[in-house]
Amino acid sequence: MKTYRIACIPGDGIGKEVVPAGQQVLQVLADAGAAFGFEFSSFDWGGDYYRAHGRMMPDDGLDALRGMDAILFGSAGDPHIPDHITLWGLRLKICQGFDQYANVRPTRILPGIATPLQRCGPKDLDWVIVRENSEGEYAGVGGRAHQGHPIEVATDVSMMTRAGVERIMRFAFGLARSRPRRQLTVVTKSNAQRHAMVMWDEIALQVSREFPDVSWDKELVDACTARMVNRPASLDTLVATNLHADILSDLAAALAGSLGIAPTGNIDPERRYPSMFEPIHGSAFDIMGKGLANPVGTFWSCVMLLEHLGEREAAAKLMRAVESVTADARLHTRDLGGTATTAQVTEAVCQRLRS
Ligand code: NAD
Ligand code: K
Ligand code: MN
Repeated sequence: MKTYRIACIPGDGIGKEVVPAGQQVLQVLADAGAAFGFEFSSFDWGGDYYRAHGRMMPDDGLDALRGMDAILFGSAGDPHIPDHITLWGLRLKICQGFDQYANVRPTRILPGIATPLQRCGPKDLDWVIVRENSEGEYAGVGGRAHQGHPIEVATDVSMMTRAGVERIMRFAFGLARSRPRRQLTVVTKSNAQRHAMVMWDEIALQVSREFPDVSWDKELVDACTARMVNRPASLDTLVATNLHADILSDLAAALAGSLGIAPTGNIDPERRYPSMFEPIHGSAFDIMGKGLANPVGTFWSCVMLLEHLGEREAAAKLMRAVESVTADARLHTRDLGGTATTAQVTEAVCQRLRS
């Protein structure tokens, strides 16, 4: 029997609640007649580790993950440590260290979940946002000079490379081609950002010629937010820069009902390294430790993890179980207007997997 090695990194805040829930659901899925098993390894990296060791993860942490088949991640972010330290010291270190350059964010309105959009049915909102995950605004290029003085200068340079843009465009066009509508919207801001984003547009046009069966258009990122709200059915697959897609996907999650249900995969399409799956939300300081976290985003991330491993049948079974739970309003957590706890939702998904 095939055994998959999965690294679990709960991280901080509600990551410590939703990742064990995801692990539990995966274990039940394996025990309920799957043709494979899991070997989980948990890593206690994050804010507590930082307080004890002065860094978010060990210096050789990537080596511990290298042989894994996939990583299930929670969140990096601690109320008492600056966000740029927690983010760069853990999540971005893994994404960049393993060149997980394609961040894939599906959004749909799951059964039983209400969208804040009027006149928008479940069929009108079915998107996948592809986020460039290795460079752009989050390349880490920049600095501060004369800190604290009136003449202080600070920069965060959005750095894009031709190779980096080409590979994300090729990935996005390929993903769009695999979906029924074969449609891609390239999100841009080349009216204002006249260097990198103009190259981005040129490369989109160039790569599009390799995909004549994909229809595509371009949209400025600000206009795109309005289009998501006003004409959701006009969108299918989107590709955007690291920062733009970060923002668009939180909006997408809210339009699909809650930040708590949205999943993501940080993918190395060339499969040189393990890919990492996580809910798109963060540590949610306001609800952590209370059992209120919605675990659905993590479960959906587990579905993506299974798909990445090639376990399509198991992935579909887990998604059916999740959808059957969201369809029942008694099993909605507080972010969805309900009163169910993380544990109750998790147990309900497990029950459906066993039956
Ligand atoms: P957040 O996603 O943690 O929370 C935003 C809001 O959504 C909060 O009101 C929260 O209660 C709610 N929410 C989020 N997930 C939920 C869930 N599963 N169930 C119910 N409600 C949920 O974003 P934030 O408040 O901007 O950030 C908090 C911390 O998390 C910061 O340190 C930030 O840097 C970090 N963060 C990390 C990641 C990551 O590791 N990938 C992503 C986003 C934010
Ligand atoms: K996360
Ligand atoms: Mn984000």
